Amino acid sequence: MEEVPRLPEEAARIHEMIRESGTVVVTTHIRMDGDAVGSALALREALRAAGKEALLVNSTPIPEIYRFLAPLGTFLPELPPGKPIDLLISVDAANCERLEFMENSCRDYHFANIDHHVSNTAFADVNWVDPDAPCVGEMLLWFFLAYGYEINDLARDALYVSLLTDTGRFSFSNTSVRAFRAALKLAEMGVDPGAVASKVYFDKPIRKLKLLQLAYSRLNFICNDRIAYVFLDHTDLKKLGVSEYDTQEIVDIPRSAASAEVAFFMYGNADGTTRVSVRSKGNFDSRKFAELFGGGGHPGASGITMKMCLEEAKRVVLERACLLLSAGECRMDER
Ligand SMILES: [Mn+2]
Repeated sequence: MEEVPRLPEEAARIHEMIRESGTVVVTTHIRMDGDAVGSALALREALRAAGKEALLVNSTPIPEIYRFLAPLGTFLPELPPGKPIDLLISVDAANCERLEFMENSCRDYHFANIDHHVSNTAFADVNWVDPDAPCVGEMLLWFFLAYGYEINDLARDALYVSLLTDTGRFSFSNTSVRAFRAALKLAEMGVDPGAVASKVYFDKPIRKLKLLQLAYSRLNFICNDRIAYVFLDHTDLKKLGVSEYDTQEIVDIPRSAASAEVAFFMYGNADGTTRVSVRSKGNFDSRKFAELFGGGGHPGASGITMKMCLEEAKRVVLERACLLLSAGECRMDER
């Protein structure tokens, strides 16, 4: 007997929805991370093995580091026009706006939402949201086993990528018993953890290392060193020949400072907006902080898109963060 944890009613309903569907589109949030790519890809594989026509849609391309799982072009940039779709499943997206290609049309489809963000807005017909899950890949692993979906080698490796990356190589606060249980299961199923980690973390082109070099040179500390930040502009990336997707782990640079209770990576987009990644250690709630500016995420990791240029966003965000931190506000243990 397989030791599969009890899944909630919503999981059973999503399984029903899949059973009744022929063509299923799987989507996930823009600027995909490892959990987005891994869980979407694994779900597509499981659906195909179950005899469904399954497509992946995302308006942003698959990041280079995950192309060992699936090539560029695996995700269609938009829904194929005129194609009847029986079911749409979103994974790892906290809200409909994160599914850029279908903004404002989230209610036009039979729609299932599988996610682990506390801030999930329950935007679909059926919403299976489990904030205690280390990643969506973990939810899907037990979903597949509970309902007898086949997990091929690609799906297995993709699920492991979800787990490995969303837990920060088993180091973030979501590295729970559940995370290790899923890792054990995937290892028993034959995943090669060393080989997967090597593909994700030790396979960088030199231009990406040059980007890290530049990022380190832009490392700053303020607020008695309690805040660390790195900033980059789209022109910096252009000069190095790297893409915005190559910046995903840069926030780990300021975060790695012992004194840093809050870490920021700020990226000035070409359209004049600024993307701010927030990470926190200790008691500062980065999700609460992000929400002050219309962003969202998890208590330890969140994101904001500021409708202002990099210089202005730097000033506004850093000032506010130092003020709140100094006053002991924006804590995890209040609200
Ligand atoms: Mn995730």
